[in-house]
Amino acid sequence: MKTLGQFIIEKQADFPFAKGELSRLLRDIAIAAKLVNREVNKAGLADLLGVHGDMNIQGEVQQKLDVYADVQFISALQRGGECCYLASEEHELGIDLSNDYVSKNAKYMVCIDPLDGSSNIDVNVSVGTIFSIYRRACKEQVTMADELLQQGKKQVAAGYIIYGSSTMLVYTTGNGVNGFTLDPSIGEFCLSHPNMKIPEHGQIYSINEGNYIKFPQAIKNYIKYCQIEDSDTNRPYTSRYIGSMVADIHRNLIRGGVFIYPETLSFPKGKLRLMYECNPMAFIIEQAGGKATTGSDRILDIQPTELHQRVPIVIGSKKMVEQVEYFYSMELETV
Ligand code: P6P
Repeated sequence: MKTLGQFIIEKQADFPFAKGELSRLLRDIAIAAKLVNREVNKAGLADLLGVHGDMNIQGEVQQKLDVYADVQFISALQRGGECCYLASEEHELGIDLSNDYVSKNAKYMVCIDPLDGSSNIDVNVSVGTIFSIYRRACKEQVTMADELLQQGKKQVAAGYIIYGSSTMLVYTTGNGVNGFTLDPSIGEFCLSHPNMKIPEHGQIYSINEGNYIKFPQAIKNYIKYCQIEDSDTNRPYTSRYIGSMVADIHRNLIRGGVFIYPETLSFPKGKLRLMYECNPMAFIIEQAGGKATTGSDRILDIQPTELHQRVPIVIGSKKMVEQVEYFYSMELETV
């Protein structure tokens, strides 16, 4: 069984100019993931359930584990010295690490959602960490615009950790997607899902149908399409929605399917965040042979304008994403 560390070193050859910095950065993220995993697994016992009381910048009541995860990833990246600038869902502004002695020559910048889906913790539903890694845009003093607001297609690596029935780390550096399962008996992530590919088609659509009346007509039409009996196209599809982006997309990566969080009347620009949710997931799914768009535009091509900006997302099996895009295009024709 190959460990994550052995795999990273082995794949370092894919980066002839790298001197190990990216490998060490991925190692730092994996270390924090193990610490978060330990607390997630005993949240009910360790009084880590319930709310921390503070509000994060999203205006969401911070769960204690949210705060714990944020602290662990930030300190692991600070200590590791390979990250010069860090953006976290839990912080309004980016965190400049370039003034720290260990990080002043760091080559990489990280955007992270330390614990996505944390509202599910108290009901023991899978949650996840999502991370996105870019090269430092400039050698001088890092600034928000230079470093953080890079298009998703400029990512050098992206990944997620899913704290579920088992804990997995899934990541890409642009040469395919590989999944590692944490073996608690040795405390190592071990290669369990080499060269992951998302089925080109699937039968699962994943969307919060409670928002149906707030959806654009194109999405209402697509949902109806999924529900109509048609044996030639294996419909009706199956509706599966966990309410945890990492869990919903991980299931679709393995089984095939489409995850949709469109623009709604409550979230006119979509709910999910571009920099640390949609871009990393889009990079991973594209590398696995799938597709990720807003319903019309490729997620990875979007030029960010602000750190916490939201975008609509349709992501998953290529043919299913194209089905949704077709319904959007039909709506445009009737406008
Ligand atoms: P809704 C969790 O809060 C999250 O950010 C994602 O993980 C998840 O996909 C989405 O929001 C769920 O949102 O509005 O369906 O509860």
